[in-house]
Amino acid sequence: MNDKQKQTHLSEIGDQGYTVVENAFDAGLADEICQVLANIEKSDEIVPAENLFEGHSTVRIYNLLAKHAIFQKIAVNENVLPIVEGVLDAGCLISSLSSIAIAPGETPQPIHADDQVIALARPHKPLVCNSMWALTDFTEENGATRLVPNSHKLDHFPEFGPDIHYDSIAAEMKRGSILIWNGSLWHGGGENTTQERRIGLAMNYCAGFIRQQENQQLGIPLDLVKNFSPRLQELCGFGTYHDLIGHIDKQSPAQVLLGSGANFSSIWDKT
Ligand SMILES: O=C(O)CCC(=O)C(=O)O
Repeated sequence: MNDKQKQTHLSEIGDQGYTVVENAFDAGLADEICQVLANIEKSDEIVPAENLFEGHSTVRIYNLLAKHAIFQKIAVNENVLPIVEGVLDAGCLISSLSSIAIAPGETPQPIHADDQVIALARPHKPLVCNSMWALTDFTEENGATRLVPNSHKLDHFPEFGPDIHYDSIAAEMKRGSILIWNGSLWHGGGENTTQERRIGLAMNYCAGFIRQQENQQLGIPLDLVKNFSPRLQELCGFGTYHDLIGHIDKQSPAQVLLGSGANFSSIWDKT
């Protein structure tokens, strides 16, 4: 992605709260990931959570970085990460990486904002920036993510409930496209009236100064993290934000937990 394309995506996120990067990854990778997910679902006997938020016919697989090496390249994708860094900043973190397979018969997920649990006056600076990778085509009929454009600018979040309706549009996209949104945007998974699953990867990021939704330092075995690229280790929270937030006795988590990152020096040491 060149700088002009990146700026266009950033201004769409600023204006309407979301953008779609088309042809961001190829069909071969989509197929490979779907196969990996199907294997995990079977071996780990994963079934729908059966609640209003996660759905009654939706299979979600969490903590994917711990489950297969293929996900390591998702988090650092060159068509997504630069946009996320533009929305948050380069100190951003992986908040969670999970799959969401909406099965036939699923009803609409209630509209919500991903930063809704954070009790700050709205609108505020972006704290969360999330993406949805279309591993299958996303259509209005099969449950494409529903969006309420411009809602990231509102001073309140949506009321959450099964019978609450907000006007929304379906983020229809071809397999290989990626939807990226400001975590304040109102949205939700759509209903699936087809006979096929809608499969997406929810690759979610947050600002480096707030807590990750899924605890990456506890969730991923350290022996695995040791083999991650330095950038992926940072994104998982093994670095510090602005050489300060997240330090342990003036050492970085990478030094303490991985025995690496020895050149860390705190912001205070630079004064
Ligand atoms: O599956 C989708 O399209 C959206 C899911 C979602 O918004 C969520 O679980 O927070």
